[in-house]
Amino acid sequence: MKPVIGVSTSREMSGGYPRDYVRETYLDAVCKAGGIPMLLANVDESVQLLNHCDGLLLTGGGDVDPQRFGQADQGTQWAGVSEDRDRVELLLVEEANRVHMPIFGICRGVQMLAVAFGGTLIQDIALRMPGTPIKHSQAQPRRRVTHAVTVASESRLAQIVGASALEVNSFHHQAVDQVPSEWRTVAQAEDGVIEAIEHPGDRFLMGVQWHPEDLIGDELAARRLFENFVAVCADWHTQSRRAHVEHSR
Ligand SMILES: [Mn+2]
Repeated sequence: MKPVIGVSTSREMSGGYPRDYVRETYLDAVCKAGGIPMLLANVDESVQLLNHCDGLLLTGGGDVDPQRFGQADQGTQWAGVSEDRDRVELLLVEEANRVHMPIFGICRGVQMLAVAFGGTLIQDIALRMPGTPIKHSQAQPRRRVTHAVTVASESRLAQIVGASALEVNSFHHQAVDQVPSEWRTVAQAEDGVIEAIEHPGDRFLMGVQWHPEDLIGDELAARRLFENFVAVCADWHTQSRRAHVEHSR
């Protein structure tokens, strides 16, 4: 049985009506890595669907409301804040964490992980670091890599990608600011912007600021990230099933 990966969804307006959706590249990346994606709509009831999942993938999307990390809006250009999405994703992380399920965050997902575990975000990179030479909101196509990141040695990320530096794509105007306590910065751009964080424990708890789902066609490191995550979820499935069977005896 393949592991089921719960995939969080974007809530955006389309033709005047809200809709929940996910870009197909996330689904393709999960499938190619050997998992079965299950879309988690932005309703509180989605939390119960985690009972049928073996891992949680937090996808990219609009900004997290700064109130969620205790800050007032600094007058930045927000991209699609959704109160429903913020609330549901925080519930999903809480529940996944309660049962020690592996979690992988991408772009907004790494930011959501930071916020969920008590960290903060840079609300707008252009406002905080107006002189940065790196274009974190690239105009190039999604599958193009446009800036480098250094990868921290002896990190789970370094172990997975097998490299101390990576070329990544970049579609963000926000970034992790204060890393949650116990978490570690494991990738940074040359301007110091945090590009990945992870929890150093046994469990797969990691977020990256770039979009590996758009890079699996060309970048081995991107494929490895998904393959490792899905493999860890498969192990978690086996272990949690065993625990459940033993518990019900
Ligand atoms: Mn970037």
